[in-house]
Amino acid sequence: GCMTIRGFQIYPERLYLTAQQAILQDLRHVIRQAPMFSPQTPYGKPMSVRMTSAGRVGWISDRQGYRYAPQHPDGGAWPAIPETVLGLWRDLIGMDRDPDCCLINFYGEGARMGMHQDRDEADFSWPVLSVSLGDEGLFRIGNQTRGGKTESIWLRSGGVVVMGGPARLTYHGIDRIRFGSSSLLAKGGRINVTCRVVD
Ligand code: MD3
Ligand code: FE
Repeated sequence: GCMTIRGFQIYPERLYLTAQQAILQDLRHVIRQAPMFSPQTPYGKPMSVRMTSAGRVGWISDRQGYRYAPQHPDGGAWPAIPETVLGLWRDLIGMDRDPDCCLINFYGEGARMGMHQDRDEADFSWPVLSVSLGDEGLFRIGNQTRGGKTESIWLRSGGVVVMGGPARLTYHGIDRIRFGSSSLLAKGGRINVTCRVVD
């Protein structure tokens, strides 16, 4: 089933355990080639979420600002986006284009992501696809401008969200995770994978 909250299409239990495990296996391969790093905000503060990417470009942040870059901060090319992830994009997005970037966020105990808009991409008419794996995360959905009333929903392992249309520019964030709530990741934590068309 699918539900819509403020234009976000939420599939709370889209992926069976075997599909979650297959994606996780592929992500481990990506992370071996492109290790997770802790991005610095442009203000010099480290983000609590660790990240890496697959695809033609990856999302990075440092003192120079936020941007998509053709190489990992260590200097290597990003690995290809796994077929398991591309398959989900093709099933759910149904448009004749594959994503340029698959951003992988890792939330350890205590990690969070403040409310923000995703606006580093050139064309907001392309939707963003998100896949949650591991521990539950409290996803907060705001408005097209900062502030105002918000709604929150727990994203659980195997849940998928599609942000398209006007929802593409909605403020959102992850307030907290329930560390240890899932057994998918042996050491705990939450992984979120987002696929984006960048330019
Ligand atoms: C709404 N990630 O990577 S996923 C992000 O769980 C990000 O790691 C969160 O926000 C996470 O930018 C939330 C849901 C999500 C992802 C991208 C969006 C919501 C979005 C882009 C536009 C609008
Ligand atoms: Fe975001």
